[in-house]
Amino acid sequence: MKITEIIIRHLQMEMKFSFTTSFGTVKMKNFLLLEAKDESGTIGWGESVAFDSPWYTEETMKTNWHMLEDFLIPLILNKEIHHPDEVSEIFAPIRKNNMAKSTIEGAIWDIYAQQTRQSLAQALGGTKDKIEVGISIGIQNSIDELIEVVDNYLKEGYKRIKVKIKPGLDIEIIRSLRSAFPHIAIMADANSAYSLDDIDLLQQLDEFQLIMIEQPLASDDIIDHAKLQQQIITPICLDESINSLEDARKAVELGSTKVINIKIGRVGGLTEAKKIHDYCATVGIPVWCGGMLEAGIGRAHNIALTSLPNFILPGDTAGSSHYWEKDVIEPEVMAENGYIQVPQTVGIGYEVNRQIVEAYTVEKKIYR
Ligand code: OSB
Ligand code: MG
Repeated sequence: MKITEIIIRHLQMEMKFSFTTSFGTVKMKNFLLLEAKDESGTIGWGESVAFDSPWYTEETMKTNWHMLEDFLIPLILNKEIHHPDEVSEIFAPIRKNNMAKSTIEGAIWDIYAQQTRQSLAQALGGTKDKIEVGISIGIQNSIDELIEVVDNYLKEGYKRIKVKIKPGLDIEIIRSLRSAFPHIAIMADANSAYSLDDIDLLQQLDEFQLIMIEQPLASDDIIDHAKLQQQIITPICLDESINSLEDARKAVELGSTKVINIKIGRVGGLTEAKKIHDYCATVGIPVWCGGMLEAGIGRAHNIALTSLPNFILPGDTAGSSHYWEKDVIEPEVMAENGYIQVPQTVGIGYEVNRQIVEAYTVEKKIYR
């Protein structure tokens, strides 16, 4: 295929809830959608998971647009591409900026799947026809509110509950949650809010049988996480620290992580995500698919990836209606009893609703 036209849109979508982590709050989601067309007219879609401020990683919606416009799109337009795995090689001269790279790569995987008459899941080597998902709950105003929110999600059928913690909002929250729900799978995500000075506190969490603690220490660390893992029972799961297969290998070899959260955007695309998945399968490290409060296109890519066999643990890809009044795809992503069906139709398996996309678009630019 040859990509002959790319459209970038800035979308603004209001979420149904404010999502608060140890570093920031998201309510109005600003993000980029990328539409790529090849010489035969096939269209593929990609979604940038960068937020409008750099609290999760250094990338933002605007840095993504800059990287796409000035560096990545010029490398892709009119170049003959035989397989989406070539995209990461084409982008190799550009350092980092993984979310920007992933935005184009995702659209090219979508086109490739359509042209080879496969679902995106099949094209990636997926084997599951349904995936198990959990829910990620931001910091709430009070413990009572949190317990009520968790109770509602359990009633909706979600079976794994992830809660955000930060210093001062940790032990008591987890203790109350565990006593309210003695038998459910609970995990905590710190988004790198602690340091090795907090070892005593992190050890106290051991008594609550969390299935894992996600990214307790610095966002670029793998050394201190290895030290911490030697002193706590709760398995550590790295999120922010893993940006490539090489990062995953080093973290696993050091003993810094027992589980890996794979986010397509954070690692630079589906090709790298699949490599991390495959490596983890060979060394016995279970993986799960993280979430970035995606709209439908990003969500569809996450579902396809999660259909690979070593996505053993439930991910954060909840149904569309959890986040949005009206998502940009049809049908919307439906989670039933904690499961999402993997679409079997060609490409991402959902139709993009152009009317809705236009309604949420605040700016758009065409590149040829
Ligand atoms: O750390 O996993 C995270 C959302 C935004 C930024 C970072 C994270 C999250 C989540 C996933 O916890 C939320 C979701 O997509 O439902
Ligand atoms: Mg996380």
